[in-house]
Amino acid sequence: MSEYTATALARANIALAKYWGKSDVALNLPAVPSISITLEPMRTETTVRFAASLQQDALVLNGKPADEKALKRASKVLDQVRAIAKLDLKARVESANNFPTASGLASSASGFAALVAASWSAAGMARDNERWSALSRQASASAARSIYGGFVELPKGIPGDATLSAKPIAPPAHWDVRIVVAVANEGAKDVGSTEGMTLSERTSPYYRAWVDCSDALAAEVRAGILARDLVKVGEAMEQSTLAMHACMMASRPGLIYLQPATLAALATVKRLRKEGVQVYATMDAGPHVKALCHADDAERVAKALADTQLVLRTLTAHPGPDLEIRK
Ligand code: 2P0
Repeated sequence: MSEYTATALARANIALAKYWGKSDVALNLPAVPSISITLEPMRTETTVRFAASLQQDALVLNGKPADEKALKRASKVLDQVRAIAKLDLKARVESANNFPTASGLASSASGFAALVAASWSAAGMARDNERWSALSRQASASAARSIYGGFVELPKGIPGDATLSAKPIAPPAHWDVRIVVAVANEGAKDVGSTEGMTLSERTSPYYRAWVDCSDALAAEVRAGILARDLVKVGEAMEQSTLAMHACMMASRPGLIYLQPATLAALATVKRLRKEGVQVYATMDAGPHVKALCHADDAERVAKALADTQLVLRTLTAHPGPDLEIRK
């Protein structure tokens, strides 16, 4: 047979304890531990077909041929899988997200997790979450966390450890929380994560302080998840977020991802808390605010954020399952 195919379905994730900084750039190992929630229904579905008839790798993203840079990054993943499977065939990759790319949810996490799992399965190898997570992590560290459902931790990496993978902390049914995404106005193109974190490490006087506080914050988030303690998780998540942004901002040149809409949404979250709602906010390398709350409060939180000036719209997600394979 000269044709092999498989489809993978992965979900995006949002970090509660944030990742910013690398301990080993070549192996793409994080300098800090991160903890996330895998988000349903924010999905990427990716089909990989290896075929003798193909002259070169091809990548179609959301129905359109991908640019050279994206294709190169995908080919690098395919090369690793081909080497492990001892397979010498080019691949056609078709990948689509069901959430809008401008929604403020990173598609690289679900995208690389789905690519690793689909190409691995298409090459005829059996499911291996740990190796999938390690391979995904090399492509984009946040992708390591999208292999697993529920609540997931990616430990910090010891330089040289090529095997580092994420570990599940608790399954999705463990805790019925919601993430409400407040989509902020999209400004000029931000500095990408890889470039940004390298810049922070080199130039931010707060980088060391950020790395130094990350273990304790991740431990608090982990303990809070296990105890289903939203106040504990929320407070640690907000400090992790703001410490990361302080480190980003103090880089040279400064990385300012927050916009007026971000601050307006943060004020709404604070007001809701004053009104007695348990709700906490986090932001990534972009202007959007993601609010964590109990399922029962999600509607009220979404309405308050949607009614906030400069917020374009909201999306609501809940803890989702492990990555799925469809042969
Ligand atoms: C996170 N971010 O923990 C944090 C918060 C951005 C801010 O994971 O360089 O795109 O490809 O490993 O995975 C973004 O990191 O970075 C990220 P690379 P990636 O979700």
